[in-house]
Amino acid sequence: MTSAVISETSFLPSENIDPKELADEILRVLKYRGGKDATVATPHDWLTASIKVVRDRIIDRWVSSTKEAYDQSAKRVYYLSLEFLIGRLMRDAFSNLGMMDAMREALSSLGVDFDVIAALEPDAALGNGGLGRLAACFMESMATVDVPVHGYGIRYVNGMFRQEIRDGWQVELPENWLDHGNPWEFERRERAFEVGFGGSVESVTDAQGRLERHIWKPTERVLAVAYDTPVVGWRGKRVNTLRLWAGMSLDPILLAAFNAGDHIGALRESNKADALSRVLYPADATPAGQELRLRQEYFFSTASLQDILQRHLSQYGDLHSLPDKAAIHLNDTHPSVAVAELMRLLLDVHGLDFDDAWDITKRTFAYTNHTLLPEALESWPVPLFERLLPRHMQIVYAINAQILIEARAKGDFSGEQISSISLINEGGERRVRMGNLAFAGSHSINGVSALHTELMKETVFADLHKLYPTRINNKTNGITPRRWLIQCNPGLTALAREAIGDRFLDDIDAISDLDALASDAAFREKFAAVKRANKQRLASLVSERLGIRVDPSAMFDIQIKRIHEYKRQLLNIIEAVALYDQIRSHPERDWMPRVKFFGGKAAPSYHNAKLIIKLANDVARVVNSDPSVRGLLKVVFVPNYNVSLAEIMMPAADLSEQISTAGMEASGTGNMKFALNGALTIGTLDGANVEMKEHVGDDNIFIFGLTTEEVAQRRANGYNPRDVIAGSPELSQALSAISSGVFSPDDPDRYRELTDGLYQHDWFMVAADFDSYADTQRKIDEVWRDSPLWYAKAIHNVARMSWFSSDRTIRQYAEEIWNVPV
Ligand code: NBG
Repeated sequence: MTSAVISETSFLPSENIDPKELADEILRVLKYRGGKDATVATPHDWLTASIKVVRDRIIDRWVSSTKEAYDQSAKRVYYLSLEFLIGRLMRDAFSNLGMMDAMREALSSLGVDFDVIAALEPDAALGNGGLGRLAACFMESMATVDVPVHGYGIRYVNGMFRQEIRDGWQVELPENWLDHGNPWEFERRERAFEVGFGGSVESVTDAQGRLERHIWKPTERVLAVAYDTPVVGWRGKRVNTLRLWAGMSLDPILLAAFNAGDHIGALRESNKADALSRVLYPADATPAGQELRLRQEYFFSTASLQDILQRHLSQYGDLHSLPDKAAIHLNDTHPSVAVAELMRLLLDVHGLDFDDAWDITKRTFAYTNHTLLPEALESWPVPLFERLLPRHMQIVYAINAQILIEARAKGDFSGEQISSISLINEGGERRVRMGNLAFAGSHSINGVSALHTELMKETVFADLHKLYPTRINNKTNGITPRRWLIQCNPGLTALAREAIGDRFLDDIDAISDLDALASDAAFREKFAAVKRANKQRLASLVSERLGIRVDPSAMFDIQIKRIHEYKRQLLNIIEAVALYDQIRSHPERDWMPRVKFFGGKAAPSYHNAKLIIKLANDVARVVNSDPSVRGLLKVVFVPNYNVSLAEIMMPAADLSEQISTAGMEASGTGNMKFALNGALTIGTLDGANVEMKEHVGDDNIFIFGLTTEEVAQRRANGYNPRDVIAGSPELSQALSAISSGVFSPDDPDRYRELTDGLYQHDWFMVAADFDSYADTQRKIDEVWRDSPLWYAKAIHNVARMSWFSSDRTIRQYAEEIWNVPV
């Protein structure tokens, strides 16, 4: 820790923990469960022992939460998500249980530095970006607001890849988060379900030759084995379960093959099963399209459904009550094959008739859509789907017939509208549309911000919305304030407690009491000191890891998120180049020092995104080493952006970059984390920025650029980026510097493709928004110059962001979608 301002605090000696006893417990666990004593224990052993000590305390509550839900016959929520981007759990658990200080003290009495071992805990990076992190925030909020939930996903052995930057380029390395074991999880061998693939469908007829039922005879069979992780809420109120499935073969080794000398063939089954839970697909917002991905989707969907049905039947004995006792949530389309799978289980295994099964299915499922990008909407080629899941293909056709009949019966659907409703895309190669399947099989379809939800109604789901007008609703995303304020920003938390008391710890809405203090000069000073300490921490990290020195009194301007053309890191980099130019041409002006930080991963196959990373690094190298800039501008690309790094960068930001092309970012959640930690936002009217503006007030956010309607209009009227570029001297100059090799003297044409793209089509309207963006940045400099004004705005941001808590989001899901009490 770099400053006394950042102090870890204990919030709730709810269970008066004695550090001495805790130390004894750690030693006991180390010895009897780890087989080591203190003299030979490695830092990893201490980490494991500490986690097990806290885990033990969680278990009693876990058992009682589960039992309570059972005894009360409570309706349970099942959250199916191919991604859970959890990050580290230890601080979360200590902090939520109020054990942080006691644990620190206990470890220190044993000669162990808490921060050192905490830094060894690997990030559980079982997700790509916003979608996976949202699932993790939701799990924490559901435990906090007391919603009984099981999260279901895949226990990937290799999570999100580790990014190294070599010579400015992204290099992907495997992330081995399980290398030292995972002390949080419990393997449940007894909780294993069979998963089939391929084969054929047999029809069974009765004596009169009437069809009785279908039996799927898969040719491949594997097991899904459960691994459970307890998820504890604030003050340990409730503990829920995150159940992740791992693939295992029925026959780990084919002995006959082995004995015949075919040693590799003997392991074939085992390898195939392992592959199902081996690696997370590292593309967000673009479907992987490979067979293994569809296998993963089906694998975890069927295992979860079999588990859910078994639990339901053992408690209630009849599946007709399923919709009253289970709310199954589809996090994006990844689990939407579950719609067909539930139908199969109800029809073929449990013998219900189609209408009954379809009614139960629709009342049980709800679906969240997370993107409108047309290329991101999942669909599978019919031949592939049919080969892997022949029975599901039949069921998809049957569902399709049903909804098309409903549409035709309405009488006012054109041929075009009917084909857009269809579950099968007939244009070109026939494909199964997973979004349409999820929509058809759910009673609720929600978007993740107000704007996104409206656009869903107008674009991708316009015709399905016309057919089922009551289903689409909005649930604006949120973030958990435990992780994203209390834990990642202990300095600000301590300051807020001192100023307004502890109420906000339990009810984040109480943070609004800070609003009045924005005009209090003494409070502003303290607030600025906390920010400064957080910036110092980031500056030290950057200096240690990258050897780049940055001045914490400069404005920290940060854009961290996946690298995507629509998120427009390129706009930010081009502006840096333009600013660089200006600083050199007008050295006499009173420039405000700025550090532009970037961080984020590109999908390994996303060429332009990788080029954008290289450009950021090339620009950084040139700008940072140019003495004529006099440190007024620095550019830093921080490698391997992940949850743990976010926990350091969010609290250190002065300015948050949320600059996607309007209409393209479904919501954003990083935008919320920054603002809650006192950064001001520069952003377009996109995603949740729109609602953030309403909450923090127009004066406390910097909005620029085209609106969604204007983007559409420009495109419709034949947008010509060449004219726009010609009309902006700053932009033209910056682009010609980039395209002529000023930043890539070793390969002057490196960025031709990128800049040519801007001249030729500029799909993401970088040129159209450039002037407005650059002007806004200069206005921001003027506000920054007036530091009391700046910090007053920053304090307003912290005070007015509580609506963006995932507790609020979860309460809305519970009341309006799942129908469970909160
Ligand atoms: C992402 C959106 C973000 C949104 C998160 C969480 C996908 C497919 N979508 O804008 O791009 O905040 O989902 O809803 O990852």
